[in-house]
Amino acid sequence: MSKRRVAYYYDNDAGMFSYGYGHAMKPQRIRMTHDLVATYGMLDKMQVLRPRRADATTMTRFHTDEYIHFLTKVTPETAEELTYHGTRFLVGDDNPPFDGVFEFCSISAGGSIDAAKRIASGATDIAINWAGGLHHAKKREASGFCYVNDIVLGILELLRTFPRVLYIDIDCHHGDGVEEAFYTTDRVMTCSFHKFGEYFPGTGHVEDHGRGKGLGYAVNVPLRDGLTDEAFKSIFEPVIQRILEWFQPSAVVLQCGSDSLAGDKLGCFNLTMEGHANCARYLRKSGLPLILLGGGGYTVKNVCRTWAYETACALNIEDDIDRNLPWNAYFEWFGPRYRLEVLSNNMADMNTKDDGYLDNLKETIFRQISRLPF
Ligand code: V1S
Ligand code: CA
Ligand code: ZN
Repeated sequence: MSKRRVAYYYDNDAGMFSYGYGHAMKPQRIRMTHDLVATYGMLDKMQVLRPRRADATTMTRFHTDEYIHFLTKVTPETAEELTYHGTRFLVGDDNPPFDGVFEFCSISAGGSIDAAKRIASGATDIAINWAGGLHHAKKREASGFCYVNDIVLGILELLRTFPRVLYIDIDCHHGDGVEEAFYTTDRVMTCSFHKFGEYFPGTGHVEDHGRGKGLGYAVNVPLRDGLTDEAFKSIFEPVIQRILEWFQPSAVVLQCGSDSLAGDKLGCFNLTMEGHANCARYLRKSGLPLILLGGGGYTVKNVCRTWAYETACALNIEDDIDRNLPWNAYFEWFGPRYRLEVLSNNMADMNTKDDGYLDNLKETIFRQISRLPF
């Protein structure tokens, strides 16, 4: 399995929005990633598509009518007065009612839904939407910078065609919104790798592994600070291999949140670009229909490097691209080395202490998976 057809969803408007001055989430990173992808000459090697914007009715396949209606109406000026029977949909600083919030969501969700449609039709083998991956959004509320759950909407689209979908989440935060949406079904298996313990959103304990028909179909891999490439690979590959064997998914959705990289402003892991991209490469090699989505990532220059590199991985050209960055519109952001790289730092890996933490975790997860009724 070498060359695979890749569909790349991009809308130039996505990068124009702002969560507000000083907010950690910077939609501009989508545009900067695209600029790197373009200057590396990757656009000629894939189907480049502008997604249809998801409308309000489409969003209510998962979200409540009241919540989506609110999102269509809210502006920075009306947020205070707009409530539904006293319900507040946006609470705190994480999810500000920024100008154009609904349009931003319709681009993000439209990209993931179109990606799913194209995968389901067989018109492509891999589909990419770096504006997607907003995994915290709930049925009736925004959470953790996420308003509309493009991932859930994309998976619901895949389920129209495929019997089983595997969702994998390598963002440093727990993929709680996606897990919650599919917690009681055996048609979607969710697997999140995340920092656990005094960290947002606080969910994702290893013992939380599904309910009812979905028992065993949610996998949580709670990790500690300082995760290195070697430690991550030592748990990611065996867990995913076991899931692929037992669950036999018809398609895979990989949320590539890049706040799991070393030096991220909100993250606390120590992954290099190669260690992060190993997940996309591993799944490309599985030969299964694959959707790659964005997510978190707050050290913008590293987000762009990594998602551009992962685009190259989808195209199977990662070994051919120049590690010296080509001249691009944001070149000065990438100094002083101007390289396509994210290096690790000297933080301690609290996962590889002598207490056998990762081995115990693996054993627990294997036990959960082996009880699946196959
Ligand atoms: N950690 C963290 C963090 N930092 C912020 C933040 C920073 C600057 C701002 F201007 C606004 C907010 N919020 C948080 C977390 C939410 C993290 C969301 C991650 C999203 C994702 O990467 O997984 C996917 C896109 N929120 C909290 O910790 C909640 C608070 C409890 C503390 C911070 N204040 C600002 C809000 C309430
Ligand atoms: Ca995660
Ligand atoms: Zn995150």
